[in-house]
Amino acid sequence: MSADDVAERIRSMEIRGAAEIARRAAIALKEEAEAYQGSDLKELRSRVERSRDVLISSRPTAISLWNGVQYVFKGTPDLTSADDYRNMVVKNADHFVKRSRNALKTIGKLGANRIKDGDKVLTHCNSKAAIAVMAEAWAQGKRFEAFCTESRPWRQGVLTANDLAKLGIPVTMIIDSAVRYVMKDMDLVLVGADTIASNGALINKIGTSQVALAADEARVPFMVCAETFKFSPRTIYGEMVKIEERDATEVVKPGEVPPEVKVFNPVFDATPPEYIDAIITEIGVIPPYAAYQVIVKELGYEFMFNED
Ligand code: RI2
Repeated sequence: MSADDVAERIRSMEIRGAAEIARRAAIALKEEAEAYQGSDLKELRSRVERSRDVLISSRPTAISLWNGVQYVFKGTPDLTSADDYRNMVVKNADHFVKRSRNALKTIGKLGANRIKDGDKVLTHCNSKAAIAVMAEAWAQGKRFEAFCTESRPWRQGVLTANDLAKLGIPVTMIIDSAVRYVMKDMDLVLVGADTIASNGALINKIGTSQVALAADEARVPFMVCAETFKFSPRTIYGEMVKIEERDATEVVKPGEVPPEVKVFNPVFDATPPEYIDAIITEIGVIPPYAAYQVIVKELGYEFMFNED
């Protein structure tokens, strides 16, 4: 699939999930590099870099996409032949995909330690990382119940309910506005991440911050399941995370309300670090305040000071 196709599918939400969009973008860049069989390095660079820009702009909020794309270009600026450049892009893309899949498995194992028999675990939207934790705990023989929100307007809770049911985990779906009502009965909240800022704030699907507030009020631990490539080097520059807004038609059907009614459809929100008990990453379960160290250590200066 061409990078343009992948970008369009990310934009239309056919490809979704912060980690998945990053993996698909890395693969698209690899295929773009492989598709050019010539020996003109300048031409190859310009093709791959054009694809990079198209992919990055397809989902502005998820830093995983930006980090994944940056990873593919590691070590390429100094290369002097098209063959070396192509090989490096392919190697980096494969490595990124492998590393991100391995990270998911490790997050599953570490996070499973936080689930006990008899627990009620609430999740929001559709996070493969949060599901990996529940899947691993269930595979270890722990018996617990899952609750998942509908996650309007795209209703990704339906995907989550299906994913969990397929694993045999008892699951109850609730509408988003029922979160506070059920929270007193929950033992744990697990959510995914689109971006984690340098101060530990979580950017995730709209409604996540309300779930966190309700968890805080009911003294229910709120944990984030996130690969280290969900942490944002760009926030170290002081850059704010751009919250994507999507079309009104995702909220109301045409003609349902008169044209003078404005519809506001933000896709993500920010949960401050004080509402987050822990972030479960592939390098350990960490406090949100360790976000700065994760960015510097795991993503490195080459990311932080790359002007692209
Ligand atoms: P994983 C999703 O965004 C949700 O916000 C989810 O919590 C987050 O990505 C992380 O998902 P969208 O792309 O990477 O569906 O854990 O808008 O799968």
